[in-house]
Amino acid sequence: MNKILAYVFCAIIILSIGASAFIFFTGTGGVQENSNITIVTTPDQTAPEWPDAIVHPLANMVALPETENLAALRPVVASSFTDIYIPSNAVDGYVTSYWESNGFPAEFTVELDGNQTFQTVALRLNPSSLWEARGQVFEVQVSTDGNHFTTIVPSDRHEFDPETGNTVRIDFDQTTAQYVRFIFTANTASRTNGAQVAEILIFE
Ligand SMILES: [Ca+2]
Repeated sequence: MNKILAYVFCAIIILSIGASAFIFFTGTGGVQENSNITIVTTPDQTAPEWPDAIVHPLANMVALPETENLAALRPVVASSFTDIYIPSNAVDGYVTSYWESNGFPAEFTVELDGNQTFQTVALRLNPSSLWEARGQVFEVQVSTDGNHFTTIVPSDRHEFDPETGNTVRIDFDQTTAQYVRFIFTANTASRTNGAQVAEILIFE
């Protein structure tokens, strides 16, 4: 008798599963075809697109070359520094650390790994809006022996503004040298009487 009950029970389970599968695949409760539905194929997207009506967050930023930064972690010498703002802070790769001179004029020299050919220098400050926009006046000189320097960028005021990434980029004719010297003579920032640089970068 128990065997018969077991057979009946199994039969009920098998029939229930079969009925459920039938309902599922015939679409009683699932997606049904409907003549009012239009199927649209999604367009191929090969690259992210930014809407024309919205300004891209990087649109105003000063762009830098993607080549190697020849100044990264190189030896540097400065004519002075203030407090903890030591010269090596300007080549350590972090915009949150910076060199600050103790007054003007202030010289800052980067020694490259032997004579290198380059055509761009960039100076950065922390891009945080906590840093007020400021102008710094400086010139750029180069040397192959560390003694005789030639001016390749005459003294001029350059604007540092968080709105553009707090970055100043200067391009010039390709030159070859081992030493790159910056001579600062002014900084319009209200809370310092020295030159300030978070990162100095030199590109091929
Ligand atoms: Ca730094």
